[in-house]
Amino acid sequence: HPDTQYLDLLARVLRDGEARGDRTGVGTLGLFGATLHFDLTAGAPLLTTKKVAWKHAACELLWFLSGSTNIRPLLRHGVRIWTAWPLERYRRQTGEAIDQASFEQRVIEDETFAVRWGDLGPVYGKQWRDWVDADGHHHDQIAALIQGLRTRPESRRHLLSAWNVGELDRMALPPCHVSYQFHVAGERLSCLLYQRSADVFLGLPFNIFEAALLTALLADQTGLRPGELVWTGGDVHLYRNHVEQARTQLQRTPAAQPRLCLRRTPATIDGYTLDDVAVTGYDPHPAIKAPIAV
Ligand code: DHF
Ligand code: TMP
Repeated sequence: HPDTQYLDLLARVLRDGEARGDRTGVGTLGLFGATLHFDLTAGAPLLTTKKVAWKHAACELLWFLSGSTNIRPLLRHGVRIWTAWPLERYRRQTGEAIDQASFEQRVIEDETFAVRWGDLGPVYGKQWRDWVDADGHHHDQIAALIQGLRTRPESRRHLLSAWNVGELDRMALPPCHVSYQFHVAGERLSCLLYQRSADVFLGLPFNIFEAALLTALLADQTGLRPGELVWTGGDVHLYRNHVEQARTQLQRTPAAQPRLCLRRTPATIDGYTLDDVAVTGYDPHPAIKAPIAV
């Protein structure tokens, strides 16, 4: 069960995690190197021991696939998970003490403002769909991935990488989910995600679900079916101000595993909308709020 694996990791971080300072100043309990395996044929790797906003996660994944790096499309869907970073930059550079809701409202209503202040730099969407190399050539990694899965399923080169070294300093955050490798065995498509840095309580539940969704979309486009998701984390940490929330979650008993399915197979990977993503049988414990470290 996905929750069991996740809760084991959470418990391990709580028990054995080393107390460390970090970039955000919040402080974490952390360990280095962890791997989780999720059988995608058994259902969606979506936690039931707290309610995960899976529609928001799906929206973020489709936003990556759209190639966008601006928070405006997310905000139009009511997804506020990336606002903190552009907001901080706006406050820093203008000295204006604007609140989050007003900032988000301006990004939604004023396109010029959104272009100027809502962009995160060349993050995932840019690198996935339009990586520009030293010679100025543009690379659509997603299109190449689909082409490769269709024509050379046995290849060991089905990779998607966001770690564009030359552009890291222009990104609001360097990529956390750095690379995805895909593997075809028979009719099954498996995915190995390498995540250099994982906020176990807030980021990880999203990352796992989104990797499963990406695998489902790629499988759908290539006539395959999802197999396994292997998740590997580098610096795996629990922020100090998430400790109580983690203890609460650890006391809960997992519920039945939900299922992920796609309602429609569009002609290309660019055709999916949020309405095409369905999760059934999801009856989770209540959400647990936690502050995000910026
Ligand atoms: N910074 C940090 N410190 N941790 C992160 O996990 C993180 N993730 C980022 C960007 N920067 C980050 C992008 N992904 C949430 C989830 C994922 C995410 C960012 C934020 C989040 O706030 N989740 C809440 C609310 C979800 C919602 O209702 O939309 C949660 O309870 O899951
Ligand atoms: P860092 O760049 O200093 O590692 O900080 C990034 C933080 O964001 C870290 O706590 C990991 C977390 N994170 C995730 O866990 N998942 C994500 O998808 C993203 C973007 C960030």
